[in-house]
This record gives sequence, C-alpha cells and structure tokens, in this order.
Amino acid sequence: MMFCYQCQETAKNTGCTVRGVCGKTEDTALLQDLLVFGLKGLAACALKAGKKADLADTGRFVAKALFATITNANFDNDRVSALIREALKRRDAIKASAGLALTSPDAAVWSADTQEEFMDKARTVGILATGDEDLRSLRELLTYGMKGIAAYADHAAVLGHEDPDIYSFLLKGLDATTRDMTAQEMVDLVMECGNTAVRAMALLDAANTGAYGDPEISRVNLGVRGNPGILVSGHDLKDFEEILKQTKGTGIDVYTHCEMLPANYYPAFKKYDHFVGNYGNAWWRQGEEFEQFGGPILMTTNCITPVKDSYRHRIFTSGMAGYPGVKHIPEPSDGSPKDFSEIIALARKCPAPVEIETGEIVGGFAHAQVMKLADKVVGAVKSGAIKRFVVMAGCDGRSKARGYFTEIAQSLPRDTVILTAGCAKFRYNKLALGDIGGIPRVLDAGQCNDSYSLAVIALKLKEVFGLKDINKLPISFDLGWYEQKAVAVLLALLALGVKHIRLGPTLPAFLSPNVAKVLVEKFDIMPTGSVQDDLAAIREGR
Ligand code: FSO
Ligand code: SF4
Repeated sequence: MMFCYQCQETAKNTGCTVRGVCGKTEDTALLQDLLVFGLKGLAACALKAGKKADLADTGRFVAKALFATITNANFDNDRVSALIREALKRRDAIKASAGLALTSPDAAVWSADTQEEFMDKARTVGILATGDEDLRSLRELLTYGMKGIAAYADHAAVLGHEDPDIYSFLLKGLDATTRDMTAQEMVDLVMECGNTAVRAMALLDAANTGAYGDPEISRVNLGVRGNPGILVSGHDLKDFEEILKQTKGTGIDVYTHCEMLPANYYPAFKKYDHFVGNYGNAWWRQGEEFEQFGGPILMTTNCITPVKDSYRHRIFTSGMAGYPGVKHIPEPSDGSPKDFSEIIALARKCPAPVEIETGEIVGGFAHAQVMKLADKVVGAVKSGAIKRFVVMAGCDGRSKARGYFTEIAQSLPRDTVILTAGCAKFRYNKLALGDIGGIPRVLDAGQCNDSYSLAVIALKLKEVFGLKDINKLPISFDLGWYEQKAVAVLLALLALGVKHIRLGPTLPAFLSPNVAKVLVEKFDIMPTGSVQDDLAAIREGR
C-alpha cells in the first residue's frame, strides 16, 4: 500500500493510500519512496567518505533527484527507476573509492537489481517505516523542506549558480533522517533547513536576475494573437529563454502559463516581440486550458496534472518533470542548448490559440523594483494612505476552500496592499482592486521562490522604520500552501523570525499534534479561519 501525505490535497487531509489525489499511482509513489531512501544511503556514504567523495557533484545529483519527487513533478516510473539506479551506482562508487565497509544505516547497505526487488524494498521504506508519530512528522517536515530547497537549487544550478553549503545541508539532512535523533535535534535541523531555504531562494534570485535582469513593472497581455503558439509552464526560466530564441523569426508566438507568468516581468524576455503574454490560470486548471490552447505545451517543472488524451500528443516535459507517454526533451550532455525543434515543428501545424481571456494584469514587483518605489511606499505608510500589507504568497489548488483567499483579497480595506508571489496570486490577481496613489493594491513579486523578494522588502521596511523586530511591521501573513516548495518558503519565513503566520486552507497533515503544538507555541502559526474572523484580526494588526 502507498502512503503519501506530502501535499495539501492529501486524501481526507490524512494521507493518500490507494492513488494520489494528484494522480500519482501506487507504483510511482513506492518508487519515489525508494528514491528518497536511496538518496539517504548516498548521503550517508558521501558524508562518511568526507573529502574522498565529490560532495558538490553528489549534492547536485541529490537536488535533481529530490526535485523529481515533488508533488506533480514526475509521474514517469522509468525515469524515477533510472534515478534510483543512479543513486545506488553513485553510492557504491563512493563506497569503493573511499574503502567504506558500511553495515548501517539500512539505506546505505541496501541493494537490488530488478524492478521486482525495487518494489519489494519500496514497500518497507516509506513514510510509515518510522513508527513514532512525532519523529515521523519531524523527519517528513525536514524532508519536504529539503525537497523545496532542492528544486530551487536545481533551478539556480541550471543558470550556473551553485552554493556548496546548500548541497552539504541536503546531504546532512537526508543522513539525519536515517538516525535516531532527539526531538530537539530534529527541530534544530528543521530551523537550519529554513535558513538554507533562504540561501537557496537568494541564490536563485541572483541567478535569475543575473541572467535576465531585475523584474520591472509590466503590463501583461492576457489575450491571444492569430499565429500558432507555444505555451510554456512550470518554473524554468532557462527553458523559457531557449524557446524564445529558437522560435524567433518563425512566425510562432510564445505564451506563459501559471508560474511562468513572471517571465513577462524580466527585461531580457521583453525584447522578443513574439512573446505575447500569459494564457490561463493556476496549474490545476490546465486540463481545460491546455485543451483550449490548441498548440504545443512545454511543462518545464511541476505542476503537471494527469494528461488528457485531447492534448497528450502536444504536451512535452523538460528538466525533472515527467509523465508516462509524454515526450521528454532531454538535456544534452555536452552542455549545448536543449533542442525544442520538435515542439516548434508541431506548433506550425497547430491552429492559433483559442482566446479565453482579454485584458491585462500588472506585475513585476520584485525587490529591486519595489526599492525604486521605496520613497513612495514609505511616504504612503507614513501618511496613513497604506495602513497594512498582507503577504498572500504561496500556492493555489483545487480545493473550493481556497475561495477564502479571493474573498479576503476582495474584502480587505482599501488602504491595504497585498504582497504576493507564487501561483496563489491567481485567486485574486485579475480582480479590479485598484491602487493607492499609483501603487497597485496587488504587488506581484513573481514565482513562489520570489517570496524571497517579499522577505527582502519586509527587512528593508523594518530598517527604514527603525524597528528591531520584523513582527512590529504593519504586515500580516496569510499564506496558501500546496506542495513542498511552499514548505521550504514557510520554513524560510520562520527562520527569518516571522511570527503569527496564517496558513491554509488546512494545516499540513504531516504535522503531528505535538509538532504542530511546537510550531504554534514557538511561532504562533495558525490555520486560516473564517473570512470574517481573519479580516477582523488582520484589521486589528494580527
Ligand atoms: Fe504553484 Fe505548483 Fe510555484 Fe508550487 S505551480 S504549486 S508552490 O509548484 O511551486 O507556486
Ligand atoms: Fe496525495 Fe499529495 Fe502525495 Fe499526491 S503528492 S499522493 S495528492 S499527498
């Protein structure tokens, strides 16, 4: 039986046991468990070998492999199995070169050759293999935080930015989950995970802005043009750049979807006049939107949802994303750019996209752009024109309860500014919420990793107002979460000292009552409540 409770949509807010609500089959879930187990063994060996192992190279692989186990990233059993084999191969190579004779932990000594042996082992190493509920909760909280860090580290690595300390932490954290540690030791590691998440987001911020410039205020077209188009989703800006380059002058237009929307804010991409704008909404609506788009779609990362027959022949994956029966565009081993010619050839044969929306939205409020407006923003706070900021970053999802975020956005007093990042924004970024003296009431910093920008902005405000404590700022946190990158973002905010975060639409199922209690006592984390109660609390400064 599978057991997975890593995301917000887990069955009955307890755990998926038959098939994932996300569409993950039992086989895939078991193989992903085995991959994480294999990575723990690899980490344990690499740390034991110390200088005799190439920790950076190991860390780079571990980041990629962990990324593949994030919700809605990779449903392809063959690719997950290949990663398991590579983890074992790497582990054995380290053992041999360092002359290690390991008898424990189990993850470091296990081996198997066949797929059946894989499945047999997988049934014994999942989440429930940790009997103690609190230890299991802390191990999984740490693991999910590391999965989020791994995704961000991988994106940064693709752009040539790496931080050995991040890789070291991934190895340390994985190794720690193989040993009996005290609750306090685990809590300390979870906090270290939060600090590392800050580093990973800062690294990715430097990678993205270094390559593509600082995001700037931008009006993003929501309509379509009459040419055939390619729709790019996920988070990988390098793939997006490559698609733009390879389609230049072909008469094919390019559109962003979901978390690729912030590509519209980068100066380096604006110079392409065949980059038309954004098509559609958050990831969970892709079934209908990909059908309507009519042309090829590239999923560069999560979130890919079960692929419908109607567009199966025109959807592609790249990077760590994967789906059985869907063509994957590989990364050439010689470092040359990915070859998207098959997608481009298909686009030529497809009709122009069907228009599903018109108009424009405004975004591009990452830290550098907000700093340029700092005088205006600080002036508005001092004059009382802006009374409060509400950080509503994170993820969107299928749950009807997420209508809460739309209602909150609509009902907040008109002297409130919403700071957002991640796909959570699609619950309110197309509402006419107006502006305050020219400052839009929804400031979108970018992708979920650009929550880093929101933290930089908060720290800057703290400095400007001469405050010692970030929690004394007129900022409330009302976050929506879905998958493990949001766990990393949450841990990052906690590590930065942010308290009183509201988290919804439900608290994570992987928090045991005792672990949840620690988070409540230490950080005053609370679940989102009714719209009325939460609005009243936000108005009162909580
Ligand atoms: Fe959304 Fe999916 Fe970016 Fe997540 S697209 S849910 S937080 O992957 O990573 O925000
Ligand atoms: Fe269930 Fe979420 Fe795990 Fe998918 S990722 S199996 S929906 S808990």
